Amino acid sequence: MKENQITGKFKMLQTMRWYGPIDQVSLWDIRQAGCSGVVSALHHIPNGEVWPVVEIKKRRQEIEDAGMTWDVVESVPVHENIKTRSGNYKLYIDHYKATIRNLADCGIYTVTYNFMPVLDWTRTDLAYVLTDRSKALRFEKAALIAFDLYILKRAAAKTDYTAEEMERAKLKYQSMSAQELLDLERNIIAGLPGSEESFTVENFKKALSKYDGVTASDLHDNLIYFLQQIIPIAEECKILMAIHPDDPPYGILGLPRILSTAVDFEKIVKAVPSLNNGLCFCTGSFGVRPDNDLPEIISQFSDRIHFLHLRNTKRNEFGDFYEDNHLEGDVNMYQIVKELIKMMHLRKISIPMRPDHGHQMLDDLNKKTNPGYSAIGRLKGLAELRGLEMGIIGKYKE
Ligand code: DNO
Repeated sequence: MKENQITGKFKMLQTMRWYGPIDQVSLWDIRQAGCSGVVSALHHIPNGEVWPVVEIKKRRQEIEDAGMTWDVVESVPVHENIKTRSGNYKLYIDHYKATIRNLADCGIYTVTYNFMPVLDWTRTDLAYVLTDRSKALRFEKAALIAFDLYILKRAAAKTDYTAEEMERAKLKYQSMSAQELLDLERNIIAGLPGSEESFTVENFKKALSKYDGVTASDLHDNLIYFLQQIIPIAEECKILMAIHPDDPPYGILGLPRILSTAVDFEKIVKAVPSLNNGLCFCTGSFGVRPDNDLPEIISQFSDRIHFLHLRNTKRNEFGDFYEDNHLEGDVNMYQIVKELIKMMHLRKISIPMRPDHGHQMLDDLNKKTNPGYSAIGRLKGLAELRGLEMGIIGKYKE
């Protein structure tokens, strides 16, 4: 595309995630942060049940009463039986179809979901103190392995790690207090915001055992089966499905992973080529792996990126990472936003974006906040991203 074709007509639609009336961050806070749209889900409806039109309309009305639109559903969760293709999976697929039809009937057309087994996103530390004393989310591999070896005591764990990784995990474990160990356990299995499941060690073991013998290739096949059922309905009712990548983008606790790289997504697209089979482009998830070229992923899948999560991470050589300021860290946000602007102008659409997570900072340090989803840190991230986008568009127009 020629640079003089960038008019600025197509911009990222600014949104924030809202957990519904129980969220400590209000819709007016979100509006004041500069958002025109909201990302939300009906978290009170148990995973696997159909979302009734009346409930969808109620949520939509709450959002519209604050002068915004419900742009994206994040997430309609995929039941574990669908992921393992066992038990009542056919019924749950029928329910999923009914839910997306109901959403379309209410004028909501973008749906995010993930196909990560058992756990959604995973962190080991929810209050990692940065040098400016704000707090960030962090994933430390040695802590995860310590949980696996000494708390979960998973039988196959010892064969999954190198001797060096196990030694680091042992030192980590020995250095932790009883309270820190309890927090670690809770952080990993009690369910981070947005995760629809939460576990005790005992029922977590049971949930893991459902994946005994399920390989990454089986999980991929189960996703394809699910998409083959869902995408024709999505096409019919104009729903854009946007799968979220693995977070973190590598295997954990012996569970199979199938969407950590561009190669993984290409396989999914080849099997189900419809453009309704799209991606939630999450820079925080893909960006943790040095072998993921993020601007390249945008240009490779430019016609099927339906939703954007913009966030930065800083990794080290051990596979640990923490969530950095939105414009700092390993992800080159300038290049990414530049590619996204081109993508939107090529497709002649504006795509919803949310600043994915933010630091707990300023007055929020004195409040009980949802890890990653406090108001001020996200407001800062959104403001920086908005400024970056305006600066890039302005440069094109000079
Ligand atoms: C975490 C989120 C994820 C995401 C789901 C999508 O902050 O990015 O929980 O919503 O994986 O289904």
